[in-house]
Amino acid sequence: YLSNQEDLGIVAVGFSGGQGKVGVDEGPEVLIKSGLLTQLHTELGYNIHGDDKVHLYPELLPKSQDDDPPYRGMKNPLAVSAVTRRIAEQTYEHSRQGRMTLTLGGDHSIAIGTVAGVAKATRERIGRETAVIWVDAHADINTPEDSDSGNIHGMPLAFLTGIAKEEREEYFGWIKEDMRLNPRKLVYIGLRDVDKAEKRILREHNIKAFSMFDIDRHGIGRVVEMALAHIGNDTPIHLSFDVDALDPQWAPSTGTPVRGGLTLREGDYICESVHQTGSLVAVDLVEVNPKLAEDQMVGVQETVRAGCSLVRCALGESLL
Ligand code: EXY
Ligand code: MN
Ligand code: MN
Ligand code: MN
Repeated sequence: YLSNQEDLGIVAVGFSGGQGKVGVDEGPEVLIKSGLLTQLHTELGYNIHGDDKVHLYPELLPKSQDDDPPYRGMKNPLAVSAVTRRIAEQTYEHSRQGRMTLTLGGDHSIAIGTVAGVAKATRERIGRETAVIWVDAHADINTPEDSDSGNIHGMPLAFLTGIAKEEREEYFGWIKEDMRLNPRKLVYIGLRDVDKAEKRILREHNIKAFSMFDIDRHGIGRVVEMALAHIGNDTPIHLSFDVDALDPQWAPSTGTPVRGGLTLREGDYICESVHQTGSLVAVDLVEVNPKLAEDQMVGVQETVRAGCSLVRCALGESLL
């Protein structure tokens, strides 16, 4: 095992500044209220570290929108940069101590912090580069200039890999070499809505990606096997799971749903397989937005249940 299997560090992030819809900041509270952390403790036996309070980082947020104007086309750049920088410190601290690190989001921009913090800690602790399995309908690798929306939740992997460069500390310039993700250690599963410029980046950098097409062709079992083979044995793994990878049938309460996604069982299978490697060091679950769903009550409940199931599977629930 590459992490201490009994100890779980939690970071609950109530942040929505990486995109424009309100409500995703309430994701962690709803997941926790539904009993997720209690289940992880009582059923899976984890010692939970860190507070179960949801971080809103009010002291880090610019006083008003006027104090955080677009920069290189990015929306809320100072807020997202400051909050993710703080999240990197939090995940670094858990991961440095060898804890499995679980982050509940929040929009996917927060993975700028989680991946940076865990990558740095793992380099220091065991001297290895961390691999990232990014399960998502989207590639989240737009550079600021390529992005049509300006939403930073569509850019985290561009900053983490260094494909998007920036010197100024307050605009993600704080991401230093020891926090970066090697593009050869990145693998996607579930893609089906990738922008043109992102496709070019994936091609140019030879980034391993399994789309829904690949899952239909080979089946989820073979796809996960190929993804893990690409990463290689004994490589620490960070699983960043965007709930919109699931089909909206299973996870309707999310900001950018795309039809034709993973079944809940396929999502759980990915999580179980990654757990089974013994190499998992960190998990993110993001983009649960309890304010969004066609049929509010049912949709939210379904999405929260699905999210909890994914996390429990990644932390070892269903393996005998
Ligand atoms: N590619 C689009 C953009 O950059 O705006 C959509 C990104 C959606 C990102 C969601 C969280 O995964
Ligand atoms: Mn995403
Ligand atoms: Mn997505
Ligand atoms: Mn286990």
